[in-house]
Amino acid sequence: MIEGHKEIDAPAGVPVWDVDPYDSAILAGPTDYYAELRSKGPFAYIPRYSVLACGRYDETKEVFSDWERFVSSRGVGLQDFSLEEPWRPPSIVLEKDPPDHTRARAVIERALSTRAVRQLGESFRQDAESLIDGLLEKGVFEAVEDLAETYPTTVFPNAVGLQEGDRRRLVDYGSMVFNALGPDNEIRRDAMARGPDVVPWIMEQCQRERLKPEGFGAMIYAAAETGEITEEEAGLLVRSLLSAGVDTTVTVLGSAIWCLANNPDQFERLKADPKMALWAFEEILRYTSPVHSFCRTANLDTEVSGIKIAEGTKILCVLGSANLDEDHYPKADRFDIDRRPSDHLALGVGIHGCVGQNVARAEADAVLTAIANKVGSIELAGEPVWRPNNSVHTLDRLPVIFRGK
Ligand code: OVV
Repeated sequence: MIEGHKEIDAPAGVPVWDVDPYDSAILAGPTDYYAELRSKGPFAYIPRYSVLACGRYDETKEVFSDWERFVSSRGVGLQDFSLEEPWRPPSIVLEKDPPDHTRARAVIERALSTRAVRQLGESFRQDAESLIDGLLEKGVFEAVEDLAETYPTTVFPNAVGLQEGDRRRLVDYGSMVFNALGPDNEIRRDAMARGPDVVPWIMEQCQRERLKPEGFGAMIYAAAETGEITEEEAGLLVRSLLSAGVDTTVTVLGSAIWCLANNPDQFERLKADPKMALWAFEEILRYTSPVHSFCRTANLDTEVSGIKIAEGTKILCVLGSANLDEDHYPKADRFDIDRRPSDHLALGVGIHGCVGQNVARAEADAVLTAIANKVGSIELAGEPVWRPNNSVHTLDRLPVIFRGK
């Protein structure tokens, strides 16, 4: 066993690459690592973790979307749940395959449907406008803390129907869940150390009695009422909302500001046509890949692009690299909102594709539209600092200046 999964040999034709994808410097600045990974071929064997890494667009998409060969039920991190007990009861959507996955997915999909999310649009817009007004008054601010963390931790718990409370814990729980998918390194251990404080609080918020009668949470519990899922499953689906709904949107909003500050021409383009906000969002996703990597596990002996893959092999799907593949996106290293990438892998692909994407889009649309309408220029007020995380490519600090129009 190595990091909780079966040790494998490098398959024939796959280069051995002595790299640590979870090294803090690589996690903070992954671009060169991505390029080198793609240059190795469809796969590289990383001996330190005994995994196959893939980072070209085509193979990453193939592995990531083929749930029959490359399963999620053995965990989407380095650990193989068929060999080792996970740190928490597995998610009944993320960490399940059909047929188990299908029922849970239908319920959470309904709760987060376009219709359900559309009703939130107006309050999302109002919250975004008052947030941006406040930041314009400040002028200089910390975009991670004052914008990226503030917005989702305000609007998302309301949308779920959580009680008022210490919403900082949502960010801490997200950090645990995403870092837990990596190896047993210092980053993971630091995040997990917050568990005793955070996990019971999260589980408490997932209880039916704690949730307001309106919101995604109540909609999920409505499916327990009709017997579609059990009450316990409903609680676990609310836990999924709290696991995946905060860090991801915090990350993408921070990266959005980073992209616009570094590409003033693109910000001009957005200001000239605020309706481009949603395409800007897709390009931000492609360009920065908030979730940089997730794993799959080969559930049988199989083959991809002529490479033989043995049952039990963990495949590190490097989404951040696939989204920068020049063979798929010409001038991939350029941030260009007119690219309109509708096939990036940042939200996954196939049956496990991000079920919260309507909510993420509504949040990003509200914030980017408010910025396009109100802000004249965005400038960095210091060096951006990235925060190493085993699954999420996220900023730690982003000092910024907003000037009005
Ligand atoms: C980290 C993550 C992503 C997506 C879903 C979940 C967690 C979950 O807990 O269901």
